[in-house]
Amino acid sequence: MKTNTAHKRHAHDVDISRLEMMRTYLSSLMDEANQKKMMECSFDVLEPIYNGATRMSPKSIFINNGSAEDINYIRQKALEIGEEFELAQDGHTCHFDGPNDQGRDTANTKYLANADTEISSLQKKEELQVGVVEARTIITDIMKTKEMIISFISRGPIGSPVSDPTLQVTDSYYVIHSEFMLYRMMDPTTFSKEVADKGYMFKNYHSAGRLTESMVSADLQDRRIYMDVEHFRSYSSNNQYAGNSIAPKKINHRFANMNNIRNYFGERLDEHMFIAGFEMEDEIVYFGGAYPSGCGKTGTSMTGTHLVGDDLAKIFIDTKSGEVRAVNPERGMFGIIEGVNEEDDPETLKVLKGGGHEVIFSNLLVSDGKPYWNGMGETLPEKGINYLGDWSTQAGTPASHKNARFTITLDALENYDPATEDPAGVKLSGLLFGGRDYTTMPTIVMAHDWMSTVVHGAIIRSATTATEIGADGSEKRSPFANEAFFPGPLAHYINHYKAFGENPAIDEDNLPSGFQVNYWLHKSGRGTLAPGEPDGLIGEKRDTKVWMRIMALMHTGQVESIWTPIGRIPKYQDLKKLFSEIIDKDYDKSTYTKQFSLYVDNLIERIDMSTMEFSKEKGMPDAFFLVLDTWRRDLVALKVTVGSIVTPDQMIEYVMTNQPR
Ligand code: SPV
Ligand code: MN
Repeated sequence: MKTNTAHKRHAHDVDISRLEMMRTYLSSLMDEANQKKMMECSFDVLEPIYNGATRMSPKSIFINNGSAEDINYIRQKALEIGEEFELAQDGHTCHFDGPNDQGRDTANTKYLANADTEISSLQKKEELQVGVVEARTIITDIMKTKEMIISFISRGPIGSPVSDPTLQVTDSYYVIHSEFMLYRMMDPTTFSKEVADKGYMFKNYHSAGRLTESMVSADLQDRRIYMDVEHFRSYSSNNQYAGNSIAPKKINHRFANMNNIRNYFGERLDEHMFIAGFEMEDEIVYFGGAYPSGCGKTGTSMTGTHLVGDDLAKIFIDTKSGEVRAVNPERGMFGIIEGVNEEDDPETLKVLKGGGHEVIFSNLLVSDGKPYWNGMGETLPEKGINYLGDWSTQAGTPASHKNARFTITLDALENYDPATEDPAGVKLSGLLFGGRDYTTMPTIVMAHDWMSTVVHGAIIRSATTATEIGADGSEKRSPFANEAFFPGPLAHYINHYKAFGENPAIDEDNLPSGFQVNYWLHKSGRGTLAPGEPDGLIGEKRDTKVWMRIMALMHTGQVESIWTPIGRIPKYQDLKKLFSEIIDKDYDKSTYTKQFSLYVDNLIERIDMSTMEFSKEKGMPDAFFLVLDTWRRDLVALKVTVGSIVTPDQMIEYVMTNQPR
């Protein structure tokens, strides 16, 4: 097994006097029970704790060993200091982030790297030493009046070869309460052993900083999310919103991607994907689905009969079976709450309403101990409090923030798949890529081959959403829906993806199919609106169940599909049957034609734009541009024969007469 040897320390290197010195110092900040837990930490694990403590000068230190007792202490403290407050339902609490701390802070999120480490053209880089000095200056003495909490996390099922040992240092009980629900926690002994075995760990320092009376970060001018990719060490200061503060989520997802490129090239992918299984006749077909933040990824994962994850996937090759498999680095869901209602997402709603399961709500409206959010399908109360303070219907502000969230454990959901905890993961049959695209891509296109899968993933574009501070809804590139979380140059990512699918360890029959999906087609994007007709989505949220099923059938070859230059599309008769069987809906031909026609000019424009954008990246493989060129050539020929808009029926006829492949 390859390991990050640079970070590996051998037992004989341990400097006993230094170990003693660290223990003595840390002991002075702990009670006896915590000292005992500290003694379980190896030198390698203790050192970053010591470094954090000497820098941030906490009033005291709490070592969280993941036991029920320790978690209860964390829960209690979050309530006691006011980072969370109790709601009427047992086990339900609410947390508010500050009015200007409601999404990921892209402006202050930077990679710290050596001068010769290349960073993605879509991301921000700061020279390592400069960035470290800035971050350290900000966090110096930041915990003077607070307790420092140390937690030991496994990003993935305990015992999985791809799980990342992850150390979290923070002064926020809310952060640890959330991480307890979202990740697997370990005790210091198991963690120390895991770090020794794997040869690396992710190290995260977080502080919410000085808090206001309403218990939100006060010094937003000093908000930083700095990620040192040379040492897998992060500094996150003066923030609380989970996407900034909960390092095992997106901060460490970025480290995992860097680790793959350096140590597991063409062997492992860390993707911004849900993992969900769909029950077919005699098997469960699992998909990984990548959608930009706020584009329905969690909702889509909920249409699966076997839910493994809703946000992140660690994908790897099982060399024994030749299968592509995936585990979820998480075990919980941090989902957008807007629009969770009886009709669109009854399973999630049940958990959010019913007792028996722990829930942390954030940034919504609370009235009489009850949480309310936009799109919940209930009348809102006249008054309450939300993340902005006192709220009333007269205020004219929305009751809940667009990025208001709920945190739950996956096993609270009825479609939870116990395979989520299997260190060997589940076999993936398909990779889905989708953006918020109102005009161009048909609803489903199955890639012709692996290289086309890579291209489909690379060229998705999406309207920006409330998950990032300052997003204005304009369209931007969103390669693999993962570009915000991939530190290296895009060409590295693309070469790595290409190499993954071409890895000889994958048995040919076990290569996942690639799909570009698009649920966001608007009426105005597919023909003209009648005078006075309001614009809107062509499909409905519940259609997703049908889309998932047809893709599973297309992958296994149980239905025929139609060749097009950019990939294969499903046939009307099959969809009509599935719509009726699965969601009891009459699916008419004109809707099908709108959703699956090729708008050739739009597609050519997308191809030209992508070719131009990716040509600027150094070191792209020729095979990438060959795919785009071939799509373009075949689309131009199609347009000459058929026209600018090609319906599926015309496509079938064209294929029969012209035999284009
Ligand atoms: C996302 O925005 O993609 C999320 C939430 O999953 S977070 O990354 O934590 O902001
Ligand atoms: Mn996400």
